[in-house]
Amino acid sequence: MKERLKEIKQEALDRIQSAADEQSLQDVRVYFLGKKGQITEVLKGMGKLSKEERPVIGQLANEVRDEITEALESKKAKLEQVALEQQLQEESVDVTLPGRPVNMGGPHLLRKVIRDIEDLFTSMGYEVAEGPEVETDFYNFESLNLPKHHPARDMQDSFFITDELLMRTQTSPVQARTLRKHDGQGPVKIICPGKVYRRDTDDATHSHQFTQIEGLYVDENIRMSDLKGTLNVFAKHIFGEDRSIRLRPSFFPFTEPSVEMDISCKICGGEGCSVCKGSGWIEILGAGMVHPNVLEMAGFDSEKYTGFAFGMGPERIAMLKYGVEDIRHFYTNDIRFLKQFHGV
Ligand code: 2U9
Repeated sequence: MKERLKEIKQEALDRIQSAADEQSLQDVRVYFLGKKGQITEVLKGMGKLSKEERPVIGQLANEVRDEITEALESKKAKLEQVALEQQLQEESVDVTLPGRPVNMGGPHLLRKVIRDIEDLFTSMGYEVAEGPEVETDFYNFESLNLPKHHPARDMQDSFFITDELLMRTQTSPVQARTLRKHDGQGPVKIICPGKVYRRDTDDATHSHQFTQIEGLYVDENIRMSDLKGTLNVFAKHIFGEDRSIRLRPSFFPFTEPSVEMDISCKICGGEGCSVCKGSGWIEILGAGMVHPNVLEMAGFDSEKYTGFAFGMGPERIAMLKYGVEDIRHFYTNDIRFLKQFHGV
């Protein structure tokens, strides 16, 4: 039995030595030390031994068991150490490698143009006013001198939600609301940027949703010359000091008289070219003196107060300033288009 125990010990130690993972160690433990293991098998034969031999074999069996257990523990610790080192090796970070480039975002071109215009007007004392995109028929049309069935409504075919509610076709209702809040007391000096909606077929120059910026200045003694001076400052600030403006008579229901403003063509300097379609001028915006009906409807005394208003489409401003040939580029978010304007 002594010999058998020695064999068991040697065999166990060899298998522990060559074990490559924890599962193999566990198998070894069960095979040699388990309830039905090799040592137990040997001890079953103890009954046949003499009284003297029994404690000797018992002690030897215990020693073998202890040695195997110790070898198992130490091999287990070694395997864990190797696994840890391997993990550290695999997960090590090479701090000398160059960093991954960070993709920097930036404001959308349209947002930048709107911000430029806002900054200019706020520097001249205007406040930025905003209002709902779902409007009442009253604020969107009637309060702006466009009663029901007025033919000028046809130019602003809209998305109606009910008979009285629609997606606003212009930002003018924001001015009308702000005027009302002032209870007939001037001055009111505001600029209203925002999204507007029209039932239109999208193409290179039309979109069913676009942006507008409208301005309004109501006070005592506001004159057409104030409007012209303000628009001149605006045009030169946005397009360059070398550009000049001209006003042409026009019609809007909410202003009287009404004008459209052109700027001189940069390409031909006024000579006439394909960009300005031969005229030397490019249309930029509409404007006029606020119609007395509009002032009265908003609670202002039109004998005491006068005012000017103007409206423009930031898309058009951006297209002319940066040479964008299709309005749809602003909304389709092709990163190649947007990236061109980082930093402008
Ligand atoms: C109130 C009184 C007057 C706003 C004005 C225009 C002229 C105009 C268009 C230009 C291109 C809009 O984006 S566009 O289609 N706008 O020509 N807008 S005067 O007049 C107002 C507004 C509100 C209470």
